[in-house]
Amino acid sequence: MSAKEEKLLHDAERILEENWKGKYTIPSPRLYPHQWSWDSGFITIGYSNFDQGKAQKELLSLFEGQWANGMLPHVIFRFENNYFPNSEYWQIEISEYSPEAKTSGITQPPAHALAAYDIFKNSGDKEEAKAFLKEIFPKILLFHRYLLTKRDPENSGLATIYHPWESGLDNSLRWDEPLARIEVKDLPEYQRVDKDKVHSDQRPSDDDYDRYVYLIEVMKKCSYNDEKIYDEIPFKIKDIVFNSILYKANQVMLEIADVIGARNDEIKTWVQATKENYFSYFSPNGTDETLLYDYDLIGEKRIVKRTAASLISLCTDLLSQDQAKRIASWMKHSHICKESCVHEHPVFTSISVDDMQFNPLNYWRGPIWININWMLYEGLKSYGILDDAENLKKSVIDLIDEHGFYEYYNPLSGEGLGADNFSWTAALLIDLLSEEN
Ligand code: 9WN
Repeated sequence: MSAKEEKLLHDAERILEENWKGKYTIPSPRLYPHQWSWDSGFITIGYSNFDQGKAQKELLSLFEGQWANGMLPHVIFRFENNYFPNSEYWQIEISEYSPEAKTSGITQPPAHALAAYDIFKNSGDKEEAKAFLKEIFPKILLFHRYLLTKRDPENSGLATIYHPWESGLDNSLRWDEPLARIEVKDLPEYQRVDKDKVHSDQRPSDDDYDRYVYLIEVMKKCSYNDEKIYDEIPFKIKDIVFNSILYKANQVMLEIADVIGARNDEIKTWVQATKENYFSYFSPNGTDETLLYDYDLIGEKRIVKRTAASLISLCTDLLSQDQAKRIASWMKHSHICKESCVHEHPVFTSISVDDMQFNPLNYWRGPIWININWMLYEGLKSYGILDDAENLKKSVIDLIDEHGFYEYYNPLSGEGLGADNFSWTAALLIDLLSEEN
């Protein structure tokens, strides 16, 4: 490891140390003062490379928020803090399934099995790691069962999301049309606090926030009952990123079941169902189409927007080699910053730079995110597109080295945006730097 990389590793570990709260890690001190679900997954992957104790605690503490029906909430509130929506606003006690912990009432992409298995793979004490897997496996299984039953009455092997926050890519262009359809009424008074901390150019619009709040109001009216929500909620999407991660997570669950000698028949049926339906939901013209898109259940159509979401299928083994290569070559000309690019090799943007709505500053509507690039790196490697994978890794390292540990980055200048000292940026950099060549 070069001196530069050693310093970066040290800085990344320091950020995680600063954001560590005894048994979990906050995404960033200023903007996100609680525990977030898929953040915890990525953060655990980082810890698994250098601190197994923290890695295990991070994941186990997250599941303290799990609901009795298996739902894993997207936020656990440990203490009151300046964040909207706070625990009081969610009113989860109206659900018969809510836990004692204070949580939100919606979920986030299921990256946790990947994190659990990384703990095992990176552990020097396999027996101890196996004991951890035995403890976490039934909890993750319960979550996946919730996603593939309550969130999939169609039996498609693909879970439905009810809220843009469930996608993790909150104000993605993909949600513009489904959100525009929503008629917002009887909105309670609420106060955004995010814009006091980060410039509003970099955050979702007030119109988006009204819709975010309205969707939660609908869920509350349904007492967070999935059957009722399915009938009432005006936003229901088979999200390609969420489901690519879920499919991968189920494959990893099969590996974990093997290690601990657990039953795997139910997981096998989920994997099979996803395989059978992935392309019929996500591909406009069958398996040959290069780009795949989310499916809008209410609009009854695919959401054809050129965003990084269409690249995330690379994280599954469902593409043909030819299709994977076409996606890789498409993203190299469409998802980079071209002449003004600050790096020799591309770091991929959250939407195509050719899109009329490309915005270099605004959140998921243009900027570079490290978790997306980390997933693309893993995907490129899995399809043997190794030169592109290596170039991507170098560029991610350079970007963080030059601009710091931010939540996202301006693709035209490299400038860090959103929250600083951002945990998953640090954790996933640690994962990249710890990889054996
Ligand atoms: C809402 C914590 C979370 C991430 C999401 C990211 C952002 C929250 C917000 O921050 O969402 O959940 O307030 O904008 O979009 O992916 O998990 O880092």
